[in-house]
Amino acid sequence: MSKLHAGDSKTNEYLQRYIDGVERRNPGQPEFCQAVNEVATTVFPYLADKPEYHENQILERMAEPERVISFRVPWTDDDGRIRTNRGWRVQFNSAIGPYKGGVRFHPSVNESILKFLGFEQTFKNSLTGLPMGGGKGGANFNPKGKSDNEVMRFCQSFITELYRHIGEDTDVPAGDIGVGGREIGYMFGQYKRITNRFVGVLTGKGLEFGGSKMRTEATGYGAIFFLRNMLAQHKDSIEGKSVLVSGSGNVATHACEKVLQLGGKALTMSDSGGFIHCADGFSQEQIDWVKELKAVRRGRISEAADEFSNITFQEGRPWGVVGDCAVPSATQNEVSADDAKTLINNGVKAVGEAANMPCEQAAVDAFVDAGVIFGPAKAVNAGGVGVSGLEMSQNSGRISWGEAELKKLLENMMTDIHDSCVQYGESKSGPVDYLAGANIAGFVKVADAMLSYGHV
Ligand code: NDP
Ligand code: 2IT
Repeated sequence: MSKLHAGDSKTNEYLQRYIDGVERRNPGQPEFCQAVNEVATTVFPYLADKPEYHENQILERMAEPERVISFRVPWTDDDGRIRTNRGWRVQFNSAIGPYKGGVRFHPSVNESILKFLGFEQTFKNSLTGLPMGGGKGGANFNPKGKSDNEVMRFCQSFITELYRHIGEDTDVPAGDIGVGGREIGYMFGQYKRITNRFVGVLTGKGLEFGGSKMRTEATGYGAIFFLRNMLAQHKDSIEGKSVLVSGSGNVATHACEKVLQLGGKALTMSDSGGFIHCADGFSQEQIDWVKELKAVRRGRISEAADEFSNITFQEGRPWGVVGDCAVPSATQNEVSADDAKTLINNGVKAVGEAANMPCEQAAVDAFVDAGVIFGPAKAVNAGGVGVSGLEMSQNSGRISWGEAELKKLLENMMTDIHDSCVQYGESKSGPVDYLAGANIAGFVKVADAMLSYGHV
């Protein structure tokens, strides 16, 4: 369990009872319990002198999704065989707006992972300052090795069930692991066909049919803006810094691109097969090549080492490479306590979680104990859903804003989120406690809305 930042033995006792209850009610859901634990550990001390939240069982209600929908997704492969997957939508919390959050297609997807993601999303969306509740969905479908037509049929079947549960004012899904522009296009097309309505029911759409400029770049760019802000808060800068990035999808490639644009060097990228290392820092040409490799040709990251003479490939994760900053951008629990120790011994100064919950709890504790500046996912990667919120606004107004304006809005949003974290996480000794800051700042708005509604 992560360390308490304040609070007496009574607070610790309440917290332990709360965490035990969450674990008892959610057997076999370790990721979900991990995410709740992390939030509760920082929020309980803050609530110690605010009894109305406890009396109204706010944290108990927050740890229970408003609704979990699970459904069959049958589809036909190219050989004419019937396949069956399981789909879900977790509608976690609608206190401050319609459910909003991505859809993940990956064989590992299960209810625990989607509940952790939906729970996190609730606080993240609150941090953006926009009126969005928290939700997440997905399927245990593996897009790897599937043809475009197979992916299309899967997406159509997925939406043929999900369409009745979503809507522009109800629940607005978007992309996540395994769901990008191609999948959003197929899903939007099927939604429109079934309902005969052209509305902003999904975000991350193509620019031709209501998508927002900057949405593709938003998560990775936003994460690096946040990293820059954290460094600036601690009288440092990203210029000249080397940054270890994991993943090679939407978030990772755009994070590398922004590092380069801001005068740093991105040294690594990875996929589930291993990582690539470029001691010079990836060039724009190399980043573009990886984007095309992963998003269009759907190849393996190891191929980059065959293409570029200054890139090497190795199995495993990139955390043994020496770098100033680490930005994990692949998936949950990809930084273990041992990885954290290695990074700390190698002198890492700042860690920004661009993926959702990429650091195990023990890794987070190790960074905090070592005085590493640590930015938690719900703040660092909020730029993606933030621009999704702006896409919703543009769709409602049937307008589209220019790139320069959206760039500025994203950058300002990341600064506002950073400042909210500092407001609640400033510490007299050592770096800002961004973990507590993000959790408390995200919590307060949702909790106060829930208090206004009475016991619903
Ligand atoms: P993509 O599908 O575009 O890319 C995922 C990348 O992570 C790939 O390189 C993939 O490798 C790797 N990866 C996925 N699962 C694993 C695994 N189990 N082990 C090792 N590597 C893995 O996804 P995104 O870039 O969109 O998402 C990355 C992370 O960012 C996720 O945690 C997501 O929840 C989070 N996020 C995404 C946002 C967005 O706007 N897209 C917004 C906020 C957060 P391989 O190709 O081998 O599978
Ligand atoms: O985890 C996330 O914030 C996302 N996958 C993006 C969600 C969104 O609605 O844009």
